[in-house]
Amino acid sequence: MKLCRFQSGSGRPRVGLLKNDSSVLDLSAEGIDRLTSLLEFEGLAAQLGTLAGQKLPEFPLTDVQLLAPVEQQEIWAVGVTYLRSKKARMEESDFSATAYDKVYDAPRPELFFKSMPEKVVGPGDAVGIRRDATWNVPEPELAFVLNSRGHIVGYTIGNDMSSRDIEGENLLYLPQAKIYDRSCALGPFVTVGATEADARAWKIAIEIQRAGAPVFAGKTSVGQIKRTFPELVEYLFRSQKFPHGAVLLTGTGIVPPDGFTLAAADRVKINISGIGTLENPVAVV
Ligand code: DO4
Ligand code: MG
Repeated sequence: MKLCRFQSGSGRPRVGLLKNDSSVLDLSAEGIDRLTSLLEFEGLAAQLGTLAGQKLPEFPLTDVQLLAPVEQQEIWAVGVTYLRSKKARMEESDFSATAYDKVYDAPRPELFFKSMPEKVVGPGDAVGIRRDATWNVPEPELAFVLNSRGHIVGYTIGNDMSSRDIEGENLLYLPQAKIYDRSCALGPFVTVGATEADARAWKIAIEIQRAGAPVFAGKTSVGQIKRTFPELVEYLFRSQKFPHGAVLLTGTGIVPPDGFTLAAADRVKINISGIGTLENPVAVV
């Protein structure tokens, strides 16, 4: 079962259920107007199964604008959860190498605030590269969609856009490397009803295109995440509440070679096999 937020024409944002990968059932006809409240339902996957069997207004996927699947949720991220990320970061900075090495093995993960929901971009919207950065990369990541009780109710795709020169210069610059306009993309769907074992079998792939031709491609598997899913969620919800739920990006396992930086008008395509493809052009912000 896959959920989305969508808009038809200039209408208000609605919550949809994907049907046959080709159309969207409009759940507002059942009084479901907010993704946040839907994610609080007990037994959500079963309830969506019932809704899928009902006669609901249906829109071809090609006729709607998919929106980021987020309303009031804060967006957080974990880092250095894949060996590839640890190695790349240690090479990027003598200054921070020890910190990355230690956090990869420490009981407490690296957790950082990534974005307010209103700053997140959805499918097709431009992701940003900072005008004061020289080394910019996308980070293709599985994202947990969590309700207020800290349950993983679904999974979406996240792009944790990052300025590696700023991050590498000084670890204290991490918020500037990670948080700026258009630095986080989410979507296109929220896959509901998958277990951790299901998700660990999914493949993550990225392709970056410049002037229509691929300039970087990479892949990994969600199974390469070092920490368990409950461990990541438990640390996020430790000593803080999320009344609207939260989204947690789970780290990157794909890092382009050091000579590579994104440029304006590149296109970033991220596919996670159990979810779909998130595609965004790149713009300087
Ligand atoms: O501290 C650096 C950030 C790490 C990160 O975002 C990742 O591993 O995905
Ligand atoms: Mg990341």
